[in-house]
Amino acid sequence: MNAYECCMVLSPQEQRIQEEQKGVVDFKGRDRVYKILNTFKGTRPKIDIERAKYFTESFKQTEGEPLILRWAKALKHIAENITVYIDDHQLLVGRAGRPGRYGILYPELDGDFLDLAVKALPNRVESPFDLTEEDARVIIEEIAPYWKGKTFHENLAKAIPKDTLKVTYDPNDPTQSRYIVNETASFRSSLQWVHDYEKVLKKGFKGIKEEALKRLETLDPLSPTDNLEKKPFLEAIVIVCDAIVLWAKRHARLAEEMAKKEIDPQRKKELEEISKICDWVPENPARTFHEAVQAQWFTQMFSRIEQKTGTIISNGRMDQYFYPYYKKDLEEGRITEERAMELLECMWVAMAQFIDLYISPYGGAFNEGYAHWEAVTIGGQTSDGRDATNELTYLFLRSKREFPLNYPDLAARIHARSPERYLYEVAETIKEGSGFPKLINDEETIPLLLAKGASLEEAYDYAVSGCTEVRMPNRDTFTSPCAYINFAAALEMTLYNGRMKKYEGEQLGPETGDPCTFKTWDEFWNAYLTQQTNLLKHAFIQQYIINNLRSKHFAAPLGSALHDLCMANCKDLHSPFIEGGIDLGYFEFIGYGTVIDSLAAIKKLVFEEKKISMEELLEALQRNFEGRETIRQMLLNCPKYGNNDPYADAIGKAIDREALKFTRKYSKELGVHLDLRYVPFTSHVPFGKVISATPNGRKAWTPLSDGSSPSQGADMNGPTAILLSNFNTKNYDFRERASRLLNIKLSPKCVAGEEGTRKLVSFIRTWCDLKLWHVQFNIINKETLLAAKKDPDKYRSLLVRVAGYSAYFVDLSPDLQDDIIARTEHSEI
Ligand code: 8X3
Repeated sequence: MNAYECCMVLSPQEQRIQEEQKGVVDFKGRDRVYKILNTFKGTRPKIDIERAKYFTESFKQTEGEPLILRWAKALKHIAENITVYIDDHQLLVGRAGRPGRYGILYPELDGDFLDLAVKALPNRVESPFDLTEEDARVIIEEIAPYWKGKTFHENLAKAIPKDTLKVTYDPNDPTQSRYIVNETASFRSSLQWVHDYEKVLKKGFKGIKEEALKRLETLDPLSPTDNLEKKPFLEAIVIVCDAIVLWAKRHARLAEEMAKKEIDPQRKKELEEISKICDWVPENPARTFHEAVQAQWFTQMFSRIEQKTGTIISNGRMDQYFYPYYKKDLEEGRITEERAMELLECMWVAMAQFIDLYISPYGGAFNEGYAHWEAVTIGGQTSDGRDATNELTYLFLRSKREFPLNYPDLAARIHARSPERYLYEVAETIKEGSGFPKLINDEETIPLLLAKGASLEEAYDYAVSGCTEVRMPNRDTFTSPCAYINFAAALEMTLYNGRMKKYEGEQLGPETGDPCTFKTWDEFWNAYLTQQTNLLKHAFIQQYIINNLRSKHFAAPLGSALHDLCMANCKDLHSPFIEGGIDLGYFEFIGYGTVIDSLAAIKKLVFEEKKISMEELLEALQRNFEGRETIRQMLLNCPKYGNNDPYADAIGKAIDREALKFTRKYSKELGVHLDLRYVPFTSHVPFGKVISATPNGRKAWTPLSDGSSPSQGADMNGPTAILLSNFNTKNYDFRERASRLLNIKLSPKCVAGEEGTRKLVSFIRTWCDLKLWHVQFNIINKETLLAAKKDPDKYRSLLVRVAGYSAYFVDLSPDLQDDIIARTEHSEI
């Protein structure tokens, strides 16, 4: 036994990995799901081209027709032709590609990257994918040529004005990002989304189709809008309802055939059951828990075939909409708790295999670790404001503790009256160490949703979606993705009069003057604000263009069928305006901690204490601190965000306020609430690669701080001080504020035992009282991360919390691994 094994307190995850290394594996009665898991665990994902192939085939046939009809017909063509699979041991069916981990293509979105991607994807550092030679040929010869000149990305690049283009893409090559104001609309056609799954369970697609058929009968045959808008919309709804049902029934037929040939009586019975279920749902209302789970899964998977929704599709409040089926089955003796858990875990292993494939270089770099975020929301409040936890809520938490797969991304809603048992089990699950669940605070989100126009009932019923966002089914509408803004670039442009070292020679921002001539902090601050505002201006220009382009390129008949407002108005979810809807979009602040700490150091050392001159500072930065370690140490010892230090936090609050003021003034012109969000995915790594040394002591080209978390290693006063800094820097008088992603890393020792759980519960209560939006935890020893980096094969199962998702540590690039290692590990709470 080495020192590491005998002296250190390990999280349950670390203990499990050690046992695995010794060959001891406890399946805890989960033979079926482990058998499925072992078919794909640790394998490289593949690209499956069928969706793109059939989508393209259909689009070739429907030119000139209304877009929503073309989309529905393409989905029907896919449903008729895509290969259907039933995996060994599985109880749920519905894949969009071949067995194992896989990703699919959306050439209508980013097909102009295909030539590049075919060569780069198998070899890239961030999340590589395999592709067969034959599939590569089909992509290059049959798929990509049709989309030439038609993709959303190409048309976006053409529409962006010159000035904005140079902070967006390399002006000579729009496939290369500048990582300054990075549009993200070319790697997803909408932000994250949640369907009204309850509608599928209660009405079935037959019910939705009937509704559309009845509406078709009532149209005025002489009305131009009825003919040109409502008719194609409703016809598309009918087609898409048929398509998903047809796809389900093809599974029913396959299961029937497989059952006939099956010699194992147990599996034969299962296949017969699968066949019956797929014959019934999602066409008809679900009658049992198994049917409800299968209907939801078909809907989820068909949505992915429909389009690339940012961070995929949320699963909504599963513990609420599945509960009536679970309860009834339990009461009528049709199901046991263990069987319900097995069905859910069959969904988790199916979910883990569908990878959100980003083919552009920046999409890939922003979403490392084969990221996808099918959030499952638990807890929170009922639509009349009571605590909503039920027995299914606890089953989800138990599943996560006992079967800690990276999917689903479990999100626990917390409110001021969350019961002690719930918080206790949430804390116990967090202690497991795989990063689940992430926490979202009703005390912050609900008042904000009200301020943004929701009714109380709708606000209480929100679901977590994406990394850390919230969505209200039937009230929110689709929002086109937003810009990720590198605010460290604004800082760098302040230091170099509108230029950046990385793009030497180019005037990228306004000329705010040589900072060596600035006499006061105010002069420097104002120059910084000018640069910050300039980046915001470009982000909003991008967004304006994106909002106008989107509905010409995308339609979502399935998503629209599941949205009351789309059905009422006969409008596709991608329409720029849907009456009664609330459009909640975001722009992203990246590098918050880096900028705050840098500005604090300049203010203190250069302008107040005058311990170093601006010339000396710039010279040290130019040299990347080589031979200037004394200056670097002085910078490192300045006030830092994340320590409840009023000096640094006041700067953070002022930066946030200025950005909020901008969005308050200009987002009306965009027609959406374009709110300020701090959710980096993994963009802080590529963004750091264009930023030279910064005055917080950070070396050139290294990662920026992530989300609203402190800079790596800057937080020295414990985790409560991080919460307080987060609180101090928020502007609670602005409804334009949105999610702030907050990562906290704790040592397993500080939450060990019963006492540790209690401490974590009271920490969560403090976070809730402070009305912070989100928090998530890594509970892991640094030694484990270092060992995994050195010997990846031994740590294939190690999960870490990255952004709003957990990923296998060994799937991350070395830069991101180092970033996670460098985050402060707190040993006390
Ligand atoms: C990030 C998800 O799609 O809003 O949490 O960017 S998305």
